[in-house]
Amino acid sequence: MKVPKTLRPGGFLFRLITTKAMIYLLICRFFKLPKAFLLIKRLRMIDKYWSQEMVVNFVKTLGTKLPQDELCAPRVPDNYQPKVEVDPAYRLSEEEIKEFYENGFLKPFKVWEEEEMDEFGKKLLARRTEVNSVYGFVADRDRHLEMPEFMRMITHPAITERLAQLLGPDLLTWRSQIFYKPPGGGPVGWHQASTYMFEEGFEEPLIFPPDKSELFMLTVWIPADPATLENGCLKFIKGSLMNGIQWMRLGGDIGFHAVNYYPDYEVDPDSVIYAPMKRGEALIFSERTIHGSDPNVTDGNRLAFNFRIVAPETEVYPGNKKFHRSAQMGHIYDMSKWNAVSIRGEDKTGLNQTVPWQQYG
Ligand SMILES: O=C(O)CCC(=O)C(=O)O
Ligand SMILES: [Fe+2]
Repeated sequence: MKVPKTLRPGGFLFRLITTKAMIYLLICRFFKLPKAFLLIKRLRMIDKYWSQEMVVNFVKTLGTKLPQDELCAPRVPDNYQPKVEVDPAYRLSEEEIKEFYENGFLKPFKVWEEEEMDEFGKKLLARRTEVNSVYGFVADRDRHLEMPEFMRMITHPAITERLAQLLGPDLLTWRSQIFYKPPGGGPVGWHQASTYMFEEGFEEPLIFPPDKSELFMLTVWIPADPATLENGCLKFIKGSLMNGIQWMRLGGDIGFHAVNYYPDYEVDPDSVIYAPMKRGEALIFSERTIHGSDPNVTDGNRLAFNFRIVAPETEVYPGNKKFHRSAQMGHIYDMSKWNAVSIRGEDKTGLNQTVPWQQYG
C-alpha cells in the first residue's frame, strides 16, 4: 500500500503529527516525567536516542530538520600507517590512506577481468527480479547470502586486504545492496550515514560501534557496467568524511527510495569529485562521506552493488533483532535468516553470531 504524500516525511500531516509528538516529548523531558508517559514504544526509542539538539531543531523547523544520521565525526588518526601487514600486491601507502581520509574514498582499483564482471552482472540483473530467499520477497538486499558467486566476489583478497589496512584484521559483512539505474534512472541525492538511525525511521541505530569517533564502517561499491559521468557514477564531497554528519531537510523532490530529503548545507561545486569506474574495478569509501550519483541519461544500464563492513567489535542488529523496518525502502525485513558473515580473520567477540563466509561461498 502506498502511503499518501501528506503522511510521508516532509508531508503536511507528517509534520503536524511528528511536531506535536516532539513537543510532548520536550514537555516530558522538561518535567522529568516517568518513561511511562511516553505512551508508545516509538516515542520511548526516540527519547533514548535523540539528543536534545535533535528534538529542538526538529520542533523549531516544524518537523523538517534532522541530521542525516546519528551525529558523529571521525577524529584525525595519529598516523596513516596500514593497520595490518598484507601481500605487497595489495599494500596501501601512507599517502593513499591519508588521501582516503581527505577525500572520503580510496580511488578505484582493479579486481576482476571485465568479462568476469560482465558475466556476474548478467546473473545479478536476472536474479534481482526474483524472490529473495532470505527475506521472502523481491529485495535488492543481501543477495550475498543466497548467491555463492556473490559471496566469492566480496571476499576477493584484493578487496579484503585493502579493507583490513583501513579497518583492522577481522572483518564482518553485515549487508549488501544492488543499485540498479536503468536508462533514464534518477539521481541518488547527497547523503551520508553513520549508525543507520535514519534508515530505521530515526528510531534506533542499527549498528553500535564501540567508539563513534573512530572509523567503524566501510562500504565497497562495485559497478557491473562501466560507471560513467553520463550514467551516474558515484560522486563525493571532498573533506566531508572528517566534517562528520550534517543536517538535512525532509521533503523536496529527490532523496532515497521512499524518503525525500535535501541537504541543509551548501555544496561547493569545487569540492565535488566524480569517480568514473571501469567494469572489474571496486571502490572503498566511508558512508560518512557525503556521496550520491547523478541520473542515468544514457540508453544503457548502470548496474552496481555494494557491501558494508565492520570490525567484530561493532554490534549489528543487537539483541537478535527480529524485524528491521526500513523507512527508506518502505519494507519490513524478517531477520531470522540474516547473518553477519566473517570475510577476513575471525570474530572473537561473539557479539554478532558471525558465520564464516565459506558456509555460503
Ligand atoms: O549506486 C548509487 O548510485 C549510490 C550508492 C550508495 O549510495 C552506496 O553504495 O552507499
Ligand atoms: Fe550511500
